[in-house]
Amino acid sequence: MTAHQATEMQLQLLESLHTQVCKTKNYSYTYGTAGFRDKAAVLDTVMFTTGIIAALRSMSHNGKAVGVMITASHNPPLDNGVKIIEPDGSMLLQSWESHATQLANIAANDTVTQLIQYINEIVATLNIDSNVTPSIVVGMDSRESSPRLMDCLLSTLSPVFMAKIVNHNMLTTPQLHFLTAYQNNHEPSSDDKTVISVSQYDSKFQTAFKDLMNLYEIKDFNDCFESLVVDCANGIGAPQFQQFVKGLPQCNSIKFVNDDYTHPDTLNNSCGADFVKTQQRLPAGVDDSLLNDNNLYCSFDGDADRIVFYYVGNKTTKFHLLDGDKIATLFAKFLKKLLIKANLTQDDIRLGIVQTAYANGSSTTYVLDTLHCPASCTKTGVKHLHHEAQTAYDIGIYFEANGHGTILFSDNFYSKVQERQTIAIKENDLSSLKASKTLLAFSKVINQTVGDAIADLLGVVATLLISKMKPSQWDNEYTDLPNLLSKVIVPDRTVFKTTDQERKLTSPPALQPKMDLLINKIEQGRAFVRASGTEDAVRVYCEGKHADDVKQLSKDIEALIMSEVN
Ligand code: G16
Repeated sequence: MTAHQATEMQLQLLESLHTQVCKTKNYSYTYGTAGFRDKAAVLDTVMFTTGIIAALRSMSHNGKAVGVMITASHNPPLDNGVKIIEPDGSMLLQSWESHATQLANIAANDTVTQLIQYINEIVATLNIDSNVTPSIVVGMDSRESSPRLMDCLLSTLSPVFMAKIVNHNMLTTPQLHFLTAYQNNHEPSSDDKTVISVSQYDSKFQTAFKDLMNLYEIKDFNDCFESLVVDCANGIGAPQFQQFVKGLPQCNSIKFVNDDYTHPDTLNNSCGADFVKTQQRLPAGVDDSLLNDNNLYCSFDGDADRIVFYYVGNKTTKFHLLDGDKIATLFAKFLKKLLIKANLTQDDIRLGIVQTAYANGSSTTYVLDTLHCPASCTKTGVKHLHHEAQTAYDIGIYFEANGHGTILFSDNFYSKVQERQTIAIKENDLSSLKASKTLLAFSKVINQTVGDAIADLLGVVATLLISKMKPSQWDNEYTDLPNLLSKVIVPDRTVFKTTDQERKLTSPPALQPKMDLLINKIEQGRAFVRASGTEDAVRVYCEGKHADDVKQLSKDIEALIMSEVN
């Protein structure tokens, strides 16, 4: 819809919807690390404009489906947010983030005429054909505010844009990423009555996992661990994964904790991936009856796009974290071995790891010196890691230390592995043949659209079972340097600006030199400060050789920040 083409009725409709829906005025919104995120109470306006942006984005893709997920992921229950998904299942193109921000701020602070003017500007500048009917795929997490925000999101789509809408209601964020891409790749013919739903996601990943297990005749987890205990953060991952495992006989021994998604006030409360990673301890709900040094444990976050694993040490309840860095290195070691067995070199298929500044220093050293793989570092936010993994490598393994990540396999990967498979059949090289088959089967277990707790869980479990590796063996590949991640609440986090992939502060200008003096005092010291893009806080990461030094460094940097901003 553009002003010159819209009917008078449509313009009036938009005006009245703007008045009805956008109750939050005089407010400033920003598209952050993973979309808009704020207290749910102020998000009505943002949802209204996100509907418009999603429609325009779909029109700019000639009507391909664009996804919109209402979630605040790891944040507390009273927050909410929204993530926009490209037709191929990846995150919204970064050049569109500023349009999304600007439109939300105009809706909150200016007149409806200015809002329409800006919409027209986007349409004109990007040469969008306003006759195209947009197609939108929507979903939400289990928060109490999500249905209300869904109404705000949908308010303009049918009446103003006449959009085609597929509403998946409650599902995980990665499921919606997958289904957005799936819908665009499976345009139904007129006589095809197939309804696109989560069942397509389930059957795709169940089949992939079963095929991989069948290749190695694996029937259960017993070679590596007794039970897998899954902490679902009391989020939407609980019902989705409980339904999913019904189709997997190998997963009979899985136990669930924190699966009460019908009580949204318990979401991410003392449980979930973010709690376990930042507190470095067991979540609520893992009580004595579940503590067993032969178990493997894992935690999802609120929308199941992150996962971290852990186990408890022998005869004690010592907690051992297996975070995103450990997941990435586990996958890298496994895939590298398979490439060698399949007679494929690093020149044939370039395997690399993408991390952020939060990666433990020991993990990067292990990647470079033990695995002999290239490693890249990007800014925080999976959109940055995804891009690097896609452009720099054929097997791009990207994980943030917080457990958010996946693996991308390039076209070159598929053609080279298939070539090797044909040669292995010809030469009757059974070992190479099995390695090629495993590489192809493993790639199907992974959700290549985005980091996905369920798919990553399948990938980790399959890797451990095929490698006959116990959680402690996985952990013993390298030892994390002691580290601490904390949050400081400041009056205005936007004054914190960084450079060098967020490893150095440029503003406030006096802070970095003072921090450097403190960091240089401790052995293997490293620390950085950055403004969060999902919470109203500044994050402080510190690591070093000795835990006591790290604690002190963290306290000193927090004190420096407070003295600088007050
Ligand atoms: C989102 C992003 C992640 C990022 C995390 C924290 O995760 O998708 O890439 O690591 O926020 O970001 P920040 O430190 O800027 O707050 P999620 O799981 O909350 O969507």
